[in-house]
Amino acid sequence: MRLSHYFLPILKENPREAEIVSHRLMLRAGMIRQQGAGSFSWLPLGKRVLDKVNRIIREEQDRAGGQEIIMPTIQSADLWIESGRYNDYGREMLRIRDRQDRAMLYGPTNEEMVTDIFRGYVKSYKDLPLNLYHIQWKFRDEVRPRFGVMRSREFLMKDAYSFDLDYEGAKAAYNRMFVAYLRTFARMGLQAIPMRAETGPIGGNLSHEFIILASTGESEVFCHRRFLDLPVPGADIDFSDDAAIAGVVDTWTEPYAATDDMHDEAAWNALAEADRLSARGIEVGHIFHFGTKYSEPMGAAVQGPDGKEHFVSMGSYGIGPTRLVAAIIEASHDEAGIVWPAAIAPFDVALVNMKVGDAACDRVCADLYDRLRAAGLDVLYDDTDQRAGGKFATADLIGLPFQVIVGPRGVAAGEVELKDRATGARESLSPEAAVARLGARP
Ligand code: 5CA
Repeated sequence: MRLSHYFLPILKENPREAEIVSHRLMLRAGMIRQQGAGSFSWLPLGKRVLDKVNRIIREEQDRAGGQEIIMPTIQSADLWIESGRYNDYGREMLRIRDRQDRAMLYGPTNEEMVTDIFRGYVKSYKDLPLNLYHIQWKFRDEVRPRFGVMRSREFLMKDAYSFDLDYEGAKAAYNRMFVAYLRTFARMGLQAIPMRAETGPIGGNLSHEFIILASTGESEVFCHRRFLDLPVPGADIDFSDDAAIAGVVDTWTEPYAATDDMHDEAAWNALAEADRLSARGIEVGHIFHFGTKYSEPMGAAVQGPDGKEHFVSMGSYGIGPTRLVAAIIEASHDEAGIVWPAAIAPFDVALVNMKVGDAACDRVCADLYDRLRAAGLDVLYDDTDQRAGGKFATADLIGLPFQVIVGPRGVAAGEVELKDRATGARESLSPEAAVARLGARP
C-alpha cells in the first residue's frame, strides 16, 4: 500500500478525551474514530489489525472443534422471555420495538438464539459434541463506557457455545476452549492468565476470565508468579485427547489466581511473599459452564444412549476482539507509539523514502516495494512528500515491526537502513540483503 493513497488520518496532538495510552494511540494513529458514547468506527489501519486478531481467533476455534456461523444482531424478545432472562438482564440491554410493535433487542450475547438453533435440528446424542461460534457486534448499554474500545457500548465479540450430553462431556468442551484461549492469546504475543471468576448475568458455577496484566486494567488481580513461565501448548496439541487437554487445564489452574471479587485472603497469605504477583488486569476472554440453565427452560434435549431425553449441558466462551486490540497496545508500546507483535501488525514493514522525487531513491524504493511484496510481506510505502522527521514519527507511531529507510546518502553507497521497531536496533545493508532478511522471517 502506498501511503500517499492510504486513508491514515494521523493526529499530531494528544486527544484530550483519551485517559489511557491505548485509546490515545489508537486515535493518534488513525485506527478508530469515535461516533458517539461508546461507539467507534474502525478506519483502515485499525480494521487490518482487527482482521488479523479475528483470523487468529478463528484458526484456534476451528482447531479446537468450533464451527463458525453468524447470527443476527437484532433478536426477538420472545426467546429471552422463554429463557427467563428478559426481565433479569436489566438496563444494559437495548430494547427496541419494530413497526408491528414487537419487542426486539440488540443482542448483548446469544445463548438463547443459539439454543433455539440447536433445538430446531439436533435430536440425538450421536450428533454431539457440538460447538458453534460467531464473531458479531454486540451492544451493551454500559453505565460508564470509557477507555475507547476497551469498554464500549457497541463492540465485537467472538462467542462460542458448546452442547454436550452430560457434565463430563461439557467439562471436556470447556477444557478445549480453555486451551484454545491459551493458544489464541499467546499467538498475539500476550501473556493471559486464567482466573476463577464470577458468572454474572450469563450464569453457571464454573467460569474463568483470561486476564492480561496491565497497569491500566479495570480489575485488581492476584496470582502466583509461576504463571509467567508456564508453557503454552503447541499447534500439534491433540484436541481429541480429553485426558491430555484436561492435563493442560490442571497445570494452568493449579497455581493461585483470582480477580478481586473471588480473592481468598487466606490462600493468598499462604503463598511465599516472593511468589505473589498482585497487579491490575484487563479481561480479554471469559468462559462459562452453565449446564442446563438455557436448555431446560427452552426445551433443548437429545435422546441419550439410554433411550431417554436429556437436556443438553452447555457452556459459552467469549473473547472481545475490539477490546483485545486495545489490550495489546496497553501491553506493547513505548513513548514513540505502538509496537505491534508481528502476528497482528497491520503491515509487516514500513518502507520510508526520505527523498521522494530523487530518481535514485525512487528507483530503489519502487524495486524494494515490489520485491518485499513478492516475498509475501505486507508493505506500507511512505511515498509522501512529508519531511523526514515527520515520516519517522509516523512510522514509530503506527508501530510496524520493521522500517526500511531509503535516503540519498545510503543509496549512493548501495545501502539502505533496516530498523527493528521493538528494539530500536538499526543496521545498514544492501537492498538485496534487506529483502532476504525480512523475507526469511517466519
Ligand atoms: N456469552 C458470554 C460468553 S460468549 C459473554 O457474554 N461473556 S462476557 O460478558 O464475559 O463477554 C465476553 C468478552 O467480551 C469479554 O471477555 C470482553 O473481552 C468482551 N467485552 C465485554 N463487554 C465489553 C465492552 N463493553 N466493551 C468491549 N469488550 C467487551
